[in-house]
Amino acid sequence: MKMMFRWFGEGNDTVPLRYIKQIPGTEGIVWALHDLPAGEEWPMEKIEAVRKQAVDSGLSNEVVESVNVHEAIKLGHSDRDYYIENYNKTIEKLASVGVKVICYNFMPVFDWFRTDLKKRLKDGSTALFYEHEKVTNMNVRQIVKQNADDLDFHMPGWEPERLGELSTLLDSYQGITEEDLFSNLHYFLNAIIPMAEANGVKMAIHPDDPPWSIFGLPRIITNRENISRMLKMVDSASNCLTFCSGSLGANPKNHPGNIVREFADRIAFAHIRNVKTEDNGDFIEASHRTQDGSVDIYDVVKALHESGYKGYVRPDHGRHIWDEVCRPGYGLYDRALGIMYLLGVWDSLNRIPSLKEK
Ligand code: DNO
Repeated sequence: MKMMFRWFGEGNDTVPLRYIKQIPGTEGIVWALHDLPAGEEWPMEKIEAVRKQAVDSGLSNEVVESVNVHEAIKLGHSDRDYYIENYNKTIEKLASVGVKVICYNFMPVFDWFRTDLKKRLKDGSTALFYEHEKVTNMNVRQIVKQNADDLDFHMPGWEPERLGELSTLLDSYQGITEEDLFSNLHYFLNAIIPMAEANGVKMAIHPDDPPWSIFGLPRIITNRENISRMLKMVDSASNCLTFCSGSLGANPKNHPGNIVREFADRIAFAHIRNVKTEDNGDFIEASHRTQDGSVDIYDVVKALHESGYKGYVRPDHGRHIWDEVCRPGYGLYDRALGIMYLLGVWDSLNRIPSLKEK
């Protein structure tokens, strides 16, 4: 497996590239042009600038996370072809600078969602927390309307100045079912996978986080059945999955290791992190170590190893430790510790003669 580290770009990340280079075993960055709104064609000069920064720091730029999908595509609106055309042009440009995997998601309106970005853990560190009851009782439309003019009000993935847009968007999803979303995803895949194939790129969809519907919005990349349906929809080596142990593992009904075993040949990228789940549906992000959470991270790494996985991996959200001031979930310290754990498991599996890396 190829170990990577997510980096949000110069001036937008607290971790400098030279620190990433110093994490043992780390080959490259996972990057994106975070200042561009979903749906825009990515300009070549900006793509080239990140390629140069990565290469100058001795890191590869082969994985992009994410090229976000415009809501018109998820909604199946009549202007979707315009945004799909932009998407395809971006795929082509990214391939031209050596990008091999593009991660994206198909979650309506919100990306990952948490109720607390700094929940204190017993050891004094803080981590991202999801309180199930709070989300169930949250009237998101009302909250958005109430806070429309408050520039200090934050929702994950939404800049305060776009709150007005959020309200309209939530309305436009009324009546959109899971089947509609599947059908809109199918349309999108039919339109982009040929471009990905022609350019040697793997499109790797990210599971929904959490893997269930929130605020009445449909969510479909939630379990093995739906992942299988998505992969079969367009049966191509370029139509892949970003396996995410923390997203899928938030639902105890999912078995992350077995999902790896079943879909290994279509996993192009893996996000590995642990979560501690509670019976009431709450979950908190934990250290990567198996014993610290509810996901058997050892089994996940073992499943990748068994399959002879040669794809990309990154540690996922970490806790905020040692007083680090950083983007929620994306500090240096705990993610670097995560890498050492993942590589420790991987290296020890390599030492077992019967399991030697294929
Ligand atoms: C959270 C990330 C997600 C992921 C997107 C992929 O930290 O794992 O935001 O980048 O869902 O499109």
